[in-house]
Amino acid sequence: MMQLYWSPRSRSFTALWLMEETGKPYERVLTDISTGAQKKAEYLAINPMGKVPALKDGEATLAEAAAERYPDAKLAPPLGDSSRAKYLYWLFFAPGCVEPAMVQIATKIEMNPVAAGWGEAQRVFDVLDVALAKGPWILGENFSAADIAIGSALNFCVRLFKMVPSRPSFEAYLARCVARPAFQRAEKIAAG
Ligand SMILES: N[C@@H](CCC(=O)N[C@@H](CS)C(=O)NCC(=O)O)C(=O)O
Repeated sequence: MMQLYWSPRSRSFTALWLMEETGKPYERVLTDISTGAQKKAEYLAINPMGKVPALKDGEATLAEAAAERYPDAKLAPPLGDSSRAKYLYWLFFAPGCVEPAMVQIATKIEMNPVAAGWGEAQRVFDVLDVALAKGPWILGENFSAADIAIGSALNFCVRLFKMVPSRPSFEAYLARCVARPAFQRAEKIAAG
């Protein structure tokens, strides 16, 4: 069985939501970052970054693995599907662009947008605004793990911490995310 190392009120929420969407059994291993558990040797052997979440699935330790591991959960378009490229694009857009953009907005650190991989922070949210305008999901009709990545990031910076101003497209999209039973279960667990 997969083991999810998690801590309350942290980015573990994304992995919890993903696991809850699969509907498959998994073991939660509490790794409370407020106690420094993430820096202990036994955890560093699982994730040398000393960060949560981490998902142990045999040799692999990355959360998105669950989307591929449980194909019947239909959280990832299969190899060869025409929506696969867009799926991967948005899956990486969340940690590669949305996350650094929200940190930049919160910290007001100035960066040369040509050198920063995410470009201008504001533009990241403009791009998302257009991508989410039609819906219901980032790939259109089909919900996927890319929605978990994008939805978790927006949930954090728009809905919970209001670091980034909301927009009608974000409101509607977040309402659809929040309405999912797996999101609600994950939110309860993540509250600790
Ligand atoms: N890129 C990682 C970031 C994970 C991360 O920063 N986790 C924070 C909690 S939200 C953490 O473990 N902090 C504890 C520490 O840095 O000691 C991911 O998205 O999984």
